[in-house]
Amino acid sequence: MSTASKLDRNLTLEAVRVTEAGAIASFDWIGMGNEKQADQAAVDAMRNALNGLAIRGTVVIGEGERDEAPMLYIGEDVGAGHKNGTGPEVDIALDPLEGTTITAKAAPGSLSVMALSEKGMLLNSPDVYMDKIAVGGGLPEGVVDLDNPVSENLASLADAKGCAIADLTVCVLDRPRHSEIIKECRAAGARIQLIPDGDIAGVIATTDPETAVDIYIGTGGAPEGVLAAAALRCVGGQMQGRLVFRNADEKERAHRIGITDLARKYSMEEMAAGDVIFTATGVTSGGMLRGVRRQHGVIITDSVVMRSKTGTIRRIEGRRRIAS
Ligand code: VTB
Repeated sequence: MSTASKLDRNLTLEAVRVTEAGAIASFDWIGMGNEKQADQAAVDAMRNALNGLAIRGTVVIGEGERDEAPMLYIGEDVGAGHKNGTGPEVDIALDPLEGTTITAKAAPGSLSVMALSEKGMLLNSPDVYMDKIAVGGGLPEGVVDLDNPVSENLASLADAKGCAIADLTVCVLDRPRHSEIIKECRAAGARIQLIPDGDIAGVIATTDPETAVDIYIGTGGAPEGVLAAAALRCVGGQMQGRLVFRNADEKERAHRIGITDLARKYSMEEMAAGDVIFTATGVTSGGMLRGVRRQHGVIITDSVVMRSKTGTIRRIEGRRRIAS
């Protein structure tokens, strides 16, 4: 799909400022036991930074619906371009602090995350759960499928990778709801890497041979699912997701944003289409990125920014002098 993109490539670098701002603002709340404040700090800073970009942006995945989130709510217009009608129209999915609990506990692996796309290209998902399966790049299309039994997926993946199931590591969120998946994986002989939170990083880990994670399976947040799909579109990999509704209210939320087929299985491309930019900045250090740190009057951030159109992945270290 190499049609002309409406996203200027310079936007890739501009976008990093937004997650850098979110991460830096969260820094003061690392280890302070206050998830809400940590999240709020990231939200405020990210919104400010977004409003400095020359875009006409709309939040499609954010902090919640308008009545529950005063800032970065779904449908909120952000970007300096709205004032004078300039700049590309973009849709924005963000998670100012992916891993609020991780941050509050100063545990590893929290991130500030955002994806940008051309208008209408990101799945407008309600804040419900999503069943997800993901693998990295270079594998035959359809090597795993959300609807196949776990053992079948593992056998197929092992076959495609030319290894034994015993050589596979499955990344799973550490939740009681995953006890069956964990049991099935171990029964098939695979290892499990349990993560406390942060399944965007869990999905991305499947794409990085350094992590030893081969596949991500399980149910996590749907917004995080769309963000992970955006990342995988850039870095290469396969992912499928299906929304999970626990009650009538959640179904109603889906209907309100135009989702009619509640049982639909989404491919990665259906969750994040067209030209997509994905950026993440580490808040606390993890396998993917180092966290924010302060050294001798300088605040240092580590970010990654990627673009699907070109498949470019950049690692960016930011150093900012702290005003004294
Ligand atoms: C996951 C995880 C997130 O939500 O999506 C999870 O990646 C799913 O919800 O970091 P539960 O915590 O209810 O299982 C987070 O933990 C928080 O957004």
